[in-house]
Amino acid sequence: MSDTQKAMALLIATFDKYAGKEGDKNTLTKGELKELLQSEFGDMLGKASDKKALDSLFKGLDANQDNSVDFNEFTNLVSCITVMCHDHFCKK
Ligand SMILES: [Ca+2]
Repeated sequence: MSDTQKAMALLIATFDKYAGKEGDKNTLTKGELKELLQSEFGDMLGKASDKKALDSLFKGLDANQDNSVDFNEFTNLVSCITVMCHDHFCKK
């Protein structure tokens, strides 16, 4: 497997790990999203512990407004974070 394939597999495994914690295992609840952000991204996304910021992030990600984040919606978050990292590393 190439590194890119490994990264994609890891992304799917990460989603499954948190989505499986409560309720529908194919979607992330707000609680699961919070846990994922805090455990996997920690300080990088310090705002995840801010309830207001989490609420607006969740609302922004939940494109079809069914009050859960499915894998498609989750990939939007991943691409946002990836762009943030890219900018960060390019500036250094
Ligand atoms: Ca949704």
